[in-house]
Amino acid sequence: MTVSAAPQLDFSGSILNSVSNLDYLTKDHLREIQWKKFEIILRHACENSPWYREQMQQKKLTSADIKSFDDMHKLPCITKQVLRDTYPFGLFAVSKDKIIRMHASSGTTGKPIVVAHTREDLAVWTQSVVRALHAYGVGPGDILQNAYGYGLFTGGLGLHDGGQALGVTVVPISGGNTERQVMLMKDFGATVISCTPSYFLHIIEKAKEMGVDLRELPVRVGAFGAEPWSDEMRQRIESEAGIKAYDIYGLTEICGPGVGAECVNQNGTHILEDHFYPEIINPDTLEPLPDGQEGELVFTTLDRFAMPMIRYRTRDLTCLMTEKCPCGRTIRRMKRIKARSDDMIIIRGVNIFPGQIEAALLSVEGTAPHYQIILTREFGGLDKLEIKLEVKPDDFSDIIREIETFQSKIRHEISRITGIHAKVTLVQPGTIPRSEGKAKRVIDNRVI
Ligand code: DLL
Repeated sequence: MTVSAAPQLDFSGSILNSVSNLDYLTKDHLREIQWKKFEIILRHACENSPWYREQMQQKKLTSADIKSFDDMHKLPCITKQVLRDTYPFGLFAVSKDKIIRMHASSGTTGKPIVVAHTREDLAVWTQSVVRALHAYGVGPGDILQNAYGYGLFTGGLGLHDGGQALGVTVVPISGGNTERQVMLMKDFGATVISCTPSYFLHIIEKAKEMGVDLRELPVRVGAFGAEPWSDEMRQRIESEAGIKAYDIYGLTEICGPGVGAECVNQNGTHILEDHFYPEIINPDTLEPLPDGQEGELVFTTLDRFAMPMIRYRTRDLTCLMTEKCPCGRTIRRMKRIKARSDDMIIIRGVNIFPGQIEAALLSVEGTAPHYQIILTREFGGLDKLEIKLEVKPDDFSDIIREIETFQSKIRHEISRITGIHAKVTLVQPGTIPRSEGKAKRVIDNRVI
């Protein structure tokens, strides 16, 4: 098998023939492919990205010093902060005319982080989603109702491109308008649904209200991800909708959905290791950890050229599983992501940082810096975000007189900065518990 830096996809419908064998390579063959790609990408990054060049110079390293994957730990890690600092185009490693798409996701401030793709990068991503859908037993003849949001978020276009490349009929409905979701699922006979698991719970509820029993519809597979979800939630979804609910994992910085996906055994998420080289590190010491031990997941994109990510710290906590999967795939699995090592919270699939909410609150005259972010999700419901907030004692009586205007100003600021609608509750000065150490700003009461 020849190894090219970026796979050439055949969009004629036979794409699977050329890529599905990548899931079943021997360990040595996989390593060989990974290493050949890595040598190319590291050289590319060092030659074309001023940021990587500077990092290597600081560490007195050249790409020739990295002789095998055992030397990976010598390379610096890249973090979300670097993407913020270099906003918007500072990490591009190709000329702008080679970039055919950009995506973005939230940063801690009002500015998002930006990720760019060349045509070949998109082909890698598309291929990953093809392999994910195939692992769920999806193929030509299936109808995929894609209810991930389209736009800068990678969920919509990621599943869209992968579904089409696989030869599936894609219904690009995007998120929202839940009644219409139920109606089209029924009328078009969707066999596959893709959205966040929490949104699917909402669809289940809406279907019940509309007198539609999802168990009687042709829908049989769900591709759920973009936020943590539990096996309990899986069971609930599967029994109430009569489908098989599979995990799909990914992040904007690495490409989007499709970095990993479950197979029909539903026991761990297979990582597409020939594109995304995983490591687990101790988030405090940055030391590499062996398979089986939980730590922070770090990825190196082996064949993405617009913005190579070499040792990107995902902040997601998991471990690599050691046992062979009964499905026969040799690409390794990771345990499903349940937690992060930073304070990012994911609300209805949207990533936000408490700092963004704080910035929104404090930009409104009269607010006091004492607040709590309360998250709730009842089974079957969408995530709800409530902000409990104190106002300045001196302004209290004025604000109470115009409470509606004040609350709506705050709601507007939160929505402007995070894109999320929040309920704002004003409380008496002095009633939010004061902390003696780290303030506990986020109270996550969601049942997942
Ligand atoms: O959420 C990409 C995606 C879209 C994945 C659709 C799956 C389906 P971001 O918005 O950049 O990208 O958020 C990435 O979301 O670091 C995890 O913390 C979390 N996440 C993504 N998938 C899963 C999952 C998309 N299956 C961040 N389980 C990641 C748990 C997930 N957490």
